[in-house]
Amino acid sequence: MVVLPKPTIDQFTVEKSTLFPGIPLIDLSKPDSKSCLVKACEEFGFFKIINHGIPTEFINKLESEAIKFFSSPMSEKEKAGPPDPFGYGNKSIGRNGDIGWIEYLLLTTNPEFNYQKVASAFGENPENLSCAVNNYVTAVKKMACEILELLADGLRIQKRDVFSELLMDEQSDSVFRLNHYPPCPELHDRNLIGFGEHTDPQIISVLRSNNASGLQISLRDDGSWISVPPDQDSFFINVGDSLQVMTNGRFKSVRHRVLTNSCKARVSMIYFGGPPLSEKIAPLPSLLMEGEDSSLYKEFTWFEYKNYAFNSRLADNRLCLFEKIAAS
Ligand code: GA4
Repeated sequence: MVVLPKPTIDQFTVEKSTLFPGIPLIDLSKPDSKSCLVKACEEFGFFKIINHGIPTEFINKLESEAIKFFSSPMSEKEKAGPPDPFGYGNKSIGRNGDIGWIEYLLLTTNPEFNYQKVASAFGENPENLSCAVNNYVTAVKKMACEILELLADGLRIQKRDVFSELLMDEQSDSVFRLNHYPPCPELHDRNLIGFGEHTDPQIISVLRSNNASGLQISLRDDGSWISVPPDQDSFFINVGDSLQVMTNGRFKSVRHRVLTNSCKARVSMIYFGGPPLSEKIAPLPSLLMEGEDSSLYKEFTWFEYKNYAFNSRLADNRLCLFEKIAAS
């Protein structure tokens, strides 16, 4: 059981809101899903996937390993911290003072790297967690690639693996995150910020959580927040900043945040599919208008963007530095 000090800061809380039922729903088993996928990425940058084909045992095994880890004594968990950026973190997010009502484990998806630092915190059988992460990540990455290929098709891009090859690359710089948001029963009419608002820097993020509510997305037009009804049997997909750039702004990287639940702990697992560090990120020529430079973004490498992102605050708009119009 995690014991965190009582919250004292008022800005750290927000009013409760109602759940929004209109999240785009994509059935991956239906052959016509690509046009719905494109529409969801254009309008929301966010959607829910059903009939995903990820074996339930991979999900359940990883969730139970995660709960086991988060339930262990703080002194044990701290052996895997502080995050640099990988490892165990508690309340502190990133390098610049962002805090949330959360504890987490941040890992690279490179199996050799992960467990050297964190293994000592996993008790007698560290390979149980590493094996659960590897099985889960392999399956979820395959689904992410399938979605990216449907999206490329839906955009009529000839090379349908133009996005997915970046995740499949041996050098792909992808990240995996396990989050635990302890319940916060003292606050009845308000919620605490579990993970503050932000967009994900990578290409695509695949999120699965237990049935505790908390995730919210922001709609572009009016900046209001929509509460996403949780569904432990489905996956939620976010468009990341890099995919927004590669589609020249046609797909939107969605601003999202997580509020804590007053009665139930939320446990989530997120795969962030990123490109190799040396990859040049720029709008795809086939999505630009012929004969004129309609590109909205300057080209950058994932290394440059990631460096910039990891030195920024959570809520910052990171893409504006690379926007052509804003800079001129
Ligand atoms: C948001 C998406 C992923 O969780 C993450 C986060 C990272 C971190 O937790 O260290 C960042 C955040 C995320 C974006 C801005 C920087 C870096 C915290 C932060 C303040 C792992 C990622 O890739 O970017």
